[in-house]
Amino acid sequence: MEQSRIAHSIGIALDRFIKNNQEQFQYASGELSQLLRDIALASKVVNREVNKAGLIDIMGALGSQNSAGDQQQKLDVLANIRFTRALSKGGEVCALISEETESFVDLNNEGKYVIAIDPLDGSSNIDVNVSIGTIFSVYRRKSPEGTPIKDIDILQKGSEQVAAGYILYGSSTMLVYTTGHGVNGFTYEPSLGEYFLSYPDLKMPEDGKIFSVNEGPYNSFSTGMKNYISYCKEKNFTARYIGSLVADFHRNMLKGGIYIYPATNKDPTGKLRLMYECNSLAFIAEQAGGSATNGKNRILDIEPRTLHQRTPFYVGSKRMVEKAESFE
Ligand code: P6P
Repeated sequence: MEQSRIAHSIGIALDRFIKNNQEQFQYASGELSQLLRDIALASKVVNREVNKAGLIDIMGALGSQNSAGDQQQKLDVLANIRFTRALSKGGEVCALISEETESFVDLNNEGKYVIAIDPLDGSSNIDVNVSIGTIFSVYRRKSPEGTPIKDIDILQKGSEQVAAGYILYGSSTMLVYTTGHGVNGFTYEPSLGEYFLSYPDLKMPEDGKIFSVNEGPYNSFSTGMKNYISYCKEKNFTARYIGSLVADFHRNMLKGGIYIYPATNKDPTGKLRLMYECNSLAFIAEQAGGSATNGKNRILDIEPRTLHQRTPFYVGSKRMVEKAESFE
């Protein structure tokens, strides 16, 4: 579907945008449209809870750990409940992979889709009022409907995604998503309870001067990674690292830049998770003209072996990712 046929009138409501572009969705029988609406609905509820977190007792750690061993924050768990409930009630999703749950969740729906989601990424930033985000990927189930969910439904390569997106709970709340026909950004207007198109046909600058890396573990970086950081400093690039992936990714997509979370001694296979952080942002980055690799291979080509598999993550402006890889 060439971009020209996608209604790009800034200010159009998300619902209208989805309806106007229904035919661009594969299997355009409306389920994927409804799924996106279900995600948008859940994000509005989470947005309300994130915004009032300081006023009622939902701040801080819950005292439990998620599947990856991360300290669960109260809002993580609330967000996971909200998205799971919205997607279950929506009926379009048969199974859910979440950072917050050890194994996949069978939603016992006849739905055609499988969702991988990080309900609230960067949640350790909640208590200090730093932007946080939701990251999601949408796949079609592979096994016949009405049969038990199988690994082939759950462990799919990123290149199999039919849609992907994120919600950024920042100075304003934004929903950014792709269905494989470019990337569009919507800004939430809380007083109306609606998302409105604010960034039609988003494109990531081919090159940039912002590098986003936590240099704390510098001593355990590869020689190539250390040389690339030195290169960025010699070029007087700008270092910007918020410690919240969605916020760093979104800024770099708009301004041009690269985010790298490489292998370190603490995380020898990288810290970020393939299924519900990297695949989604890699799909969006490529659809916006950017690039996403593990330092060598395309993220979307990585065959997942486990639900919570981690990977080194290089994502952003195409030329910057190529340059970073050239130092390895
Ligand atoms: P570090 C948050 O926990 C997260 O998954 C990303 O949002 C963020 O970019 C990264 O980890 C921060 O990790 O080790 O720099 O604190």
